[in-house]
Amino acid sequence: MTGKKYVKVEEGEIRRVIISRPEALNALNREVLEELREVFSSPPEDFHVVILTGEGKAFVAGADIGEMGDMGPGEAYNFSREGQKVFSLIEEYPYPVIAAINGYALGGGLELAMACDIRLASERAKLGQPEVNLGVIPGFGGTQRLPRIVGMGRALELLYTGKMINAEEALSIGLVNGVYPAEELLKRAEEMAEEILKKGPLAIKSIKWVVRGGLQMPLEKALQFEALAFSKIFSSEDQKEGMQAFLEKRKPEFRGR
Ligand code: DAK
Repeated sequence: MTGKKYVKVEEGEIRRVIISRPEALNALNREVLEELREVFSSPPEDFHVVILTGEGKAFVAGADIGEMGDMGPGEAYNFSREGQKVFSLIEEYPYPVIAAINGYALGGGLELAMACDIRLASERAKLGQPEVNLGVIPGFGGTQRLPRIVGMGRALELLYTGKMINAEEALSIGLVNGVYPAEELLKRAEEMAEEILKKGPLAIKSIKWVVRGGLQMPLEKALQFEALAFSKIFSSEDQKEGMQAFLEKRKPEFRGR
């Protein structure tokens, strides 16, 4: 485990990233954002799956309200863009990222979870965009990613009311993929990571690229993009190995090339 001040990282096939500022419920101050930027801007070369979680009773309880209180519009704009860029690094990270939401995921915390590929929640998780309670709007992507994940009506309800929902409600609107007892959450996230690690690494990387990139294109362009990525994989050893293994009724041994 390598320890920066607030973000701990355990390298490996499962790269564990733990936000550790429990005294402030892991609120995102500038230092936490900077450390997250460092972690997600330099992915290790070897294929891996990231599990992102928080220490203590929160995933992340939001952007640091103490730091934002005195900001003027210029500073607020820079803070917002800075956070958005860090979260975009997670979306663009070349390997899968699973958020294990162990507790509060509020404001910037939910925005962080929404930049991850998959969200798994503990039964104790509470999620919401409470910015309106503070007289502001989300500034780290919440107005854009939330409607893309749960649809406009449900997103506007959460954004207008600022209410917190529990994990089961989050599951029912598709905001999280699964809900587990608190003590099982990390194990279940690891099981999902292990499942992904058995697949062809080139295929997994390509899927992230095509799904995320394609959603920003008109359908016809996105389908061309898919066909290109699909054809490219046919020049890989993994494709030959995967299909050969099926025909020979054995498990494939993917090498990521
Ligand atoms: N920021 C700073 N400190 C926080 C915090 C936060 N978001 N959330 C909790 N803490 C701190 C508390 O102040 C407290 O510190 P001490 O008093 O012990 O020093 C400590 O964490 C423990 O919190 P509580 O004592 O309040 O714990 P409870 O279990 O009683 O309550 C709670 C848990 C999550 C219900 C409560 O802490 C809470 O309501 N927290 C605030 C949640 C929230 O409103 N989150 C959204 C923040 S706003 C933008 C950029 C970004 C954003 C908006 C605009 N632009 C630049 C335009 C994003 C905004 C947000 O994320």
